[in-house]
Amino acid sequence: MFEKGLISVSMMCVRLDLTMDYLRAFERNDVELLHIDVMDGTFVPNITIGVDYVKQLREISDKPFDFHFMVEEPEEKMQWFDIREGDWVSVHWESTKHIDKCMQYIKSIGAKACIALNPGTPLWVLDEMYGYLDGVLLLSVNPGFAGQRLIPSVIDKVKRMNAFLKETGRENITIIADGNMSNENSKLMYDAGARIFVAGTSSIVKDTIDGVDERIIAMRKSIGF
Ligand code: S6P
Ligand code: MG
Repeated sequence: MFEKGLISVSMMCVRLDLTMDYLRAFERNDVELLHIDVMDGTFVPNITIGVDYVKQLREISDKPFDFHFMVEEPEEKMQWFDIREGDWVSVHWESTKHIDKCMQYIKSIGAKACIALNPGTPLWVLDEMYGYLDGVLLLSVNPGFAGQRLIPSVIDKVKRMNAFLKETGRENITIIADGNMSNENSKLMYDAGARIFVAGTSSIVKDTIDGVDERIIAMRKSIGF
């Protein structure tokens, strides 16, 4: 496990008219990842980031992407996207009958293979999958929308996941915390063992660019800097 947490900014939260300003701020503050929430209106009651947005985002940012697929049949839909070596890619265990196939596909690209779990899904569903995993994304809200409140039981879930990974010598698997990662909640999740933090409306992304550098610095303080 690495010591300092990484920031993955939720692009669905960034206003279109502020996109370039935010990308420049991520550049000068060395934000590590861009979080790409892909929703299909079926697995979750919302539709977000699509194939063409990702294509265009690639033209204006060199950061690695952190895909979070909230779609049915991800084994098919993932292939529509420009996923690159070094990206992080999370697929929901609940969304597919073919989670093994999904992990194989992600690995074949050289991207980091991760499974995402809803707050109500137990950790034991991962039992057969550790051989593939670079990360586990533990959602602390029900997927679909930004601006929700953290479900407190997920803090203990992250602690249990972290303890299990330590006990079984799998510290190379990174826990990703997603949902209401305010500075305060990020600190709790950092102490519980998470190391990638999805930053949205609760921390870095607001309806203005003003104060963005301070917000990034403040978040870093909560995650091991
Ligand atoms: C939720 C999605 C998340 C949100 C993020 C927004 O379905 O997976 O990645 O974009 O949680 O951040 P916040 O701070 O508004 O919860
Ligand atoms: Mg997400």
